[in-house]
Amino acid sequence: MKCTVCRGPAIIDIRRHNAYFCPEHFLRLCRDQVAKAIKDFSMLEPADRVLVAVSGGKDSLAVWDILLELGYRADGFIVGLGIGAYSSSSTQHARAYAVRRGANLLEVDLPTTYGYDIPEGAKAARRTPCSACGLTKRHLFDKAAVDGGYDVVVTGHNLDDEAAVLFGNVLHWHTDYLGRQAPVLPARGGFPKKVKPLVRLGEREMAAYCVVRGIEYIVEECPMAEGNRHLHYKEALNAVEARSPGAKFDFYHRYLANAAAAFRVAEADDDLGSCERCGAPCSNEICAFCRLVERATTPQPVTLGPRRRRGANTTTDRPTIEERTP
Ligand code: Q46
Ligand code: ZN
Ligand code: ZN
Repeated sequence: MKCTVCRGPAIIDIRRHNAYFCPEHFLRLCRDQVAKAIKDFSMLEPADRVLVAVSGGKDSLAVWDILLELGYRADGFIVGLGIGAYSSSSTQHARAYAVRRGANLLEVDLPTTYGYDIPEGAKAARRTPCSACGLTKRHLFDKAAVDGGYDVVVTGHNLDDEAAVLFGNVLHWHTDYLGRQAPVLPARGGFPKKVKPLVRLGEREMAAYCVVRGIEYIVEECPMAEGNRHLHYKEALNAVEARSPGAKFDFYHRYLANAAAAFRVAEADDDLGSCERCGAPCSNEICAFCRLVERATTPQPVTLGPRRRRGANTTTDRPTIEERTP
C-alpha cells in the first residue's frame, strides 16, 4: 500500500477518494478538507476568536488541533456533565491536550455550578438524558461564547454525524428540522454563530488523525447514548457506503447543494426577549435552560411500589403513593 501522493508507505486508504496516504499526506488531506469547508461555507475569518466545544472525544480534539494548525485563535470549552467516570475521563483528556498544546481550555462543572448532573437532572426534569444534555450544552456554549467575546462556536460534528441526522430527518420527513440542518448557523438574536468544519471528514478519518498526531481521546461512548436513533442510522449508512464508497458524502453534500434551500425557513428572531433569570435570548419569560435547572434541582416525588392491601385484587389494585422527598 503506497501513498498516492509520494509513493511512500501508506497508513490509511480512503475509498471515497480512491487513494492511500502516508502520515504526512493524510494530515495534509485533513487540514485541506477543513480549510475547504471553512472557505466554501464562509465559516471563519482569519481574525475570528473561536471557541471550540470540546467533549474529550476524537472529533472535537481533532478539529481544535486542525484549527490551531491552520493558524486560528481557538480556545476550547468543556462542560463537566457529571456522567460518572465518562465525564471525568472526558475532562482529563481535554485538559491533557490543552496542556500539551499550550492551548486555553475553559471549563464549567455542571454539578458544582448549577447543582445537578445529567443522569439525575434529566430524571427529575422528566427528559431523556440526551435531551437534557443537549439543552444544557447548547446554553452553556452560547453563554461562554457571548461572555468571552468569541466570534464563533465550533463543534466537532463530522460527515457521519451530519449524514445520519439528515438520513433520520429524510426518513421521517421532518421538514422543519431539515430546514435548520446546515454546516453554518449564523449569529442571530443574541445567539453566536455556530459552524461545523468537519463536514467533509468522517469518523474513521478523525480517529486516524488523532492517532497520527498522538492525541489521546476518550474512546468509550457516553453510557447514556444507548438507544440513540442516530447510531442505527450510522450503521445503515455504513452498510451503503461499504458497497458504494462516496455515497455518504454525496448524500449529505448534494443535499446541501441541491435541496437544502427548499426547506430553509426564515427564523423569526426579531422579537426575542431575554430570560428574566439569566438574560439569555428567549421568547418566553424564563428560558428553557433555567426551567430545566429549576426542575432538575427541585426535590421530586417518589413513587413507591405497589402495596398489597389485605383482600385486594393484586392484578388490578396497584396503588401508588406520591410524596415529596426532603
Ligand atoms: S454526552 Fe450528552 Fe451525548 Fe451522553 S447524554 Fe447524550 S448528548 S450521549 S453527545
Ligand atoms: Zn505521502
Ligand atoms: Zn435563563
